[in-house]
Amino acid sequence: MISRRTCLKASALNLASLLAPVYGAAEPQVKTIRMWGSADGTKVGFDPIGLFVEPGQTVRWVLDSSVHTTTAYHPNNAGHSLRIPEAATPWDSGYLINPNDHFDVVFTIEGVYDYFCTPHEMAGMVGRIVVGRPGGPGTLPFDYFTRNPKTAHWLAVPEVAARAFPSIDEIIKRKVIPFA
Ligand SMILES: [Cu+2]
Repeated sequence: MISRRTCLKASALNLASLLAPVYGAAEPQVKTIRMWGSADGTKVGFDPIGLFVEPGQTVRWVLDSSVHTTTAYHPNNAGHSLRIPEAATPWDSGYLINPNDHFDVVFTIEGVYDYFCTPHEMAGMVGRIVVGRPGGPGTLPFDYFTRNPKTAHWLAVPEVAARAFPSIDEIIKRKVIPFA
């Protein structure tokens, strides 16, 4: 006859072995990017600045300090250049003001996604996410659209921001590029 204690132990073990394949091996579904600013406001950034995710994963931007937005490079966002896949939906969080305010985006379409912080783009506060296989406008040179007469009216990515992006190759190799 099996004692009650043995029974409980056995079922606990079964539960653990059932859960292990689900929670042990799988990638966490939410990846976090912190939106950061030094107390004197001289240094701001997304951390990590570069991130690789698989299609279907959720990215959550969390406000750490200062006031920030996460805003996709897309003409719908105040006429900025297109630097996310054509088929993807552009996002704009609006201002996140209180610490731990957050904004989520689920990435389903593969490609490169460049984004910026509205009040700090001119300070070089930008980030890049690669979803699965890289592709789309985010892989093109920064002056590609401003040199094309049809899209020359789109806002150019400022030089200080263009310089801040980690390379696509580096993101694929390291998966997470911390803000330096
Ligand atoms: Cu900012």
